[in-house]
Amino acid sequence: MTLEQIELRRISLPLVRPFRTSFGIQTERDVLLIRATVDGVDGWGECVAGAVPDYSSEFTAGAQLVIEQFLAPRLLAADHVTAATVSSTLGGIDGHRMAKAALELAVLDAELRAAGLSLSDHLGGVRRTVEVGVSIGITDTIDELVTVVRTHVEEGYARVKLKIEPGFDAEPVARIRREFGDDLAIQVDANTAYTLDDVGVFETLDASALLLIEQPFAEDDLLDHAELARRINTPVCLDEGITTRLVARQAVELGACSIVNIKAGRVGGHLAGRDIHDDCLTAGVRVWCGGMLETGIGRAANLALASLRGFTLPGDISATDRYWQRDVCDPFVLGPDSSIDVPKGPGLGIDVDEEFVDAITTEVRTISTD
Ligand code: OSB
Ligand code: MG
Repeated sequence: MTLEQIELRRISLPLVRPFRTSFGIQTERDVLLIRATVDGVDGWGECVAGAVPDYSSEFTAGAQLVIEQFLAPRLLAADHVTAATVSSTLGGIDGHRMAKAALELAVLDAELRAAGLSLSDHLGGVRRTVEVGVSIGITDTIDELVTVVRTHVEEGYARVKLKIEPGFDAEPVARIRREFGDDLAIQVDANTAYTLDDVGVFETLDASALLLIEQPFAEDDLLDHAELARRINTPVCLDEGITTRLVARQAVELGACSIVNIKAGRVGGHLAGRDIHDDCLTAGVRVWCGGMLETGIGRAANLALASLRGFTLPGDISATDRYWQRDVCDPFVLGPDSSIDVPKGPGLGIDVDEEFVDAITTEVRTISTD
């Protein structure tokens, strides 16, 4: 197959409400989209990097630069490009997994559209609907958090993820447990804001019957996560720390986590995400699909990934109206039992609204073979 053209497109999309985490606050997304043309068929990819390198070292403008200068030229120079060979073709460039993942997804979408096969079927999905939850940012007051959680519970979400940070942790979480009772599934995400000195906070959180605690310590701190996991009852889950298939294996073997958050962008693509899923399934480790405030393009791909057998915990894949007033494709809506339908059509199974995408585009660059 021949990769003919790569389009890089920056879009700007305001969030319906600000999203605050221990690392910062986001009020809008500056997203890099990729359109790849393979044998005359277009496919879309989305880069999950944020505008600021705070969650990870990658960021939108940096991803654009590395694609323009290094990744796109290598891919366009390759004789034969398929989604399965994108990661090895780009193997000579170190890191930049979110940038690589966006390119791989665009090629994958084009390839599967041409073949008439859905991404879920291609990956080996076994579910038509996926259980999802909603990730809730840090609020100014605990009362405000109660209000936001109530809104989402009334919308039909059966699982919430509460962002925590030092000073906003055991107390708000205990309050949400008290207000909503034992039926609500609750998990927390610290986004690396703590150290092992804070073990008391996590011992207290044991009383709130959480599904899991996500990434309490630094990204590369496997040993302290393993120590925490020995000291508390709540399962420890890694997000930022899971950067590659190898690290995922090491984290599991060291006991640094008993649950893995799989984010395709963070690990270099949906194919790498599937491989980590396969390893975890073999090892008996539960996985779930994380989110990065994606547009409908990334969300469609995440729903396909989450349709694999091992994704037994609800994903951070919420309905469109939790993120955007208007999305770049038809909205994803929350269905019965806190679920969202997996797209069935070829490729990502969505129709990108090109008119709307044009209207929110801040920059376009096209790179072709010539
Ligand atoms: O840590 O899971 C995270 C969003 C941006 C960066 C990091 C994280 C998140 C979320 C949002 O929690 C999940 C979603 O997309 O709904
Ligand atoms: Mg997280």
